[in-house]
Amino acid sequence: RSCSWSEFFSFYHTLDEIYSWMDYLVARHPNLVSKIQIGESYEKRPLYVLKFSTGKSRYRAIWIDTGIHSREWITQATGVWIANKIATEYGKNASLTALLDCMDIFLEIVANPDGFAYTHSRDRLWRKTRSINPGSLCVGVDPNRNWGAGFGGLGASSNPCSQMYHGPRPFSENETRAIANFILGHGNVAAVISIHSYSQVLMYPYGYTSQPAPDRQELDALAKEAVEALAAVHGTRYKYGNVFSTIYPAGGITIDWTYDIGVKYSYTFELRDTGCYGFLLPASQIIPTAEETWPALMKIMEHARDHPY
Ligand code: PAY
Ligand code: ZN
Repeated sequence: RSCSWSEFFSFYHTLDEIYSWMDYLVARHPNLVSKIQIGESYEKRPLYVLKFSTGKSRYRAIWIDTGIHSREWITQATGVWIANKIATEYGKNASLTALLDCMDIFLEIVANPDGFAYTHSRDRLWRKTRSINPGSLCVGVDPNRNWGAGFGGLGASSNPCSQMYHGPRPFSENETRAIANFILGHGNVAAVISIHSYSQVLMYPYGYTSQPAPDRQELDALAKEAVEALAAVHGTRYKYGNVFSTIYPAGGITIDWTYDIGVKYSYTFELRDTGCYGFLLPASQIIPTAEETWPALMKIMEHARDHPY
């Protein structure tokens, strides 16, 4: 290739480019990084997860997903940057090394590959999956309304033409079912971090109810620390709180389900910006966004490591 890797991270890429790059990363760091296929999308694309692991045994794990909403391009781009950061800084950066010496990280960069391919080919603002809805001309289900907690509740729609269509039943979508099965099958996931854009907020459960989560105090204090660490990098300000009152009521979201099955540290980020560019965030902001997100992620991951439950 004719341009340097730092230039690679400062552009938005297609699905094929990201998938090829993942293979390159695995080939480059075979002792740390491997690629797992957790399922297949509706249109039969593989659902790939990068596993970062130093252990022979099964460590407690962190799950991170980006791109479950396909139009949120800053998230997949941040996922690529994070994968590179973990792979290249293990053994150099003391806190990352200490973390990976006792935990595994699983990162799904393109959690909705059909939608992502569609944002490149047809409609840059496509949000949902690409599954066909019997009896409707409208395509797709909102993968962040399709989880089995508060399914069909506030902030979700039963209309297949809606951007927030929850689907015919919980986990009707291959893309959400694959993640749920992976987390259940693993059995030792200590934190789930689901990355969206935009709004600049860091949130914890619940979205389906205004009831406080039982761990609200701890989750709130950790969110505060994380957004402070984020702001320290480039001065970007994030709000934090529960989904219900910080953004809006939303039933069937990822982190409510993970929290309700027992993953205490369940968080969702809304990355840059606050709406000036929205989903069309200029590529010049990829690296700064990823750079500031990283210490916030580290705060959450280290807290999960230090507070087994
Ligand atoms: O991140 O789980 C979350 C909160 C709920 C999100 C959702 O509606 O699924 C918030 C939106 C998102 O990232 O999808 C916010 C963006 C700006 C939107 O599409 O409205
Ligand atoms: Zn989203």
